[in-house]
Amino acid sequence: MKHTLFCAAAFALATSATAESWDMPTPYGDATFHTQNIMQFADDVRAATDSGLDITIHSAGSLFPHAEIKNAVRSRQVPIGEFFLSRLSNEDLAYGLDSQPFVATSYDEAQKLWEAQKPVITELLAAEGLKPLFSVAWPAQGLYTNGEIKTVDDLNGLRFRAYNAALEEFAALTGAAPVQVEAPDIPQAFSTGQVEAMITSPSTGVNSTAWDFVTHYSPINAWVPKNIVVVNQRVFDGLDETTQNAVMEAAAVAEKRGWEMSKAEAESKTAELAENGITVYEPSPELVEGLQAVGTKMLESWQAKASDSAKAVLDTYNAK
Ligand code: PCA
Repeated sequence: MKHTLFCAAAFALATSATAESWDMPTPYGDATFHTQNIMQFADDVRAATDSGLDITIHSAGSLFPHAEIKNAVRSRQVPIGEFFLSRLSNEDLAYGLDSQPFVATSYDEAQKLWEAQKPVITELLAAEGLKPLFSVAWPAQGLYTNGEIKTVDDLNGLRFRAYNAALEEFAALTGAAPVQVEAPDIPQAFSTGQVEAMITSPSTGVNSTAWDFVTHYSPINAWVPKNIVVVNQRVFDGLDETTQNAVMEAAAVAEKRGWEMSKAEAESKTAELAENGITVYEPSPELVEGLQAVGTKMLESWQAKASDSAKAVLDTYNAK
């Protein structure tokens, strides 16, 4: 008996001595499926490690603003974080391919693009001491406006919410005026008149109650961008092997679960937009043609600027 008690006490001491707590900044709100997927990931890690690794999520940019999350992980201000992958396209265009219009427009294509990107991105991130854990796609991006958009000309002059450089370029090429706004700030940006149109997923449309400020939604499905979760390599290396394995296993499960959640939301959140009074309409052939022409122009300038590794990603993807 004495022996058992002693063992239990020693075990408790050992686990508490090695227990780690991680703070994890993320850019999107608690209602976002990405955040919910990450909360489940944290629960899975906690369960698999007997609370040896306890990840606390700080959502909606509350710990670090979105633009600073990557460098916060890099400089070990936090061990782990999530961000929108294509935001890094200014570092290498390989990061931005999922936000190039009409390159990958379905989940199947998005999955193939991620397979092509993954080895290159893993190497790019490794050079900065970062390790990717998992990446999850948003539903395909659609167009939110007041009134129906029949041709690209109808976008001319609209104050257009953007979330990365590619969307800024896209909006500008249609004649709209892009304004950078983080997802949690969308309702305020519309209510104050800072913006009057946007391209984002049905998920973000519902999460920001788009029916309060726009009347129409068109699933133009022009690209399927992704979020990524990265960990600082040195911090990861400092974990014992069992914990490392638990993190990697939970990450693989989270990637799979996240894509399934995304697919489910593509339908359910579009339905929710309609239920709340938004008119959902298929884009006209003229509109699609006009948007595709913008996409072609963007890909040409992408190719002119792309690094060899970025071009290799596109070649691998096109060969699939
Ligand atoms: N929602 C995020 C990124 C892409 C998406 O669907 C946003 O609008 O910021």
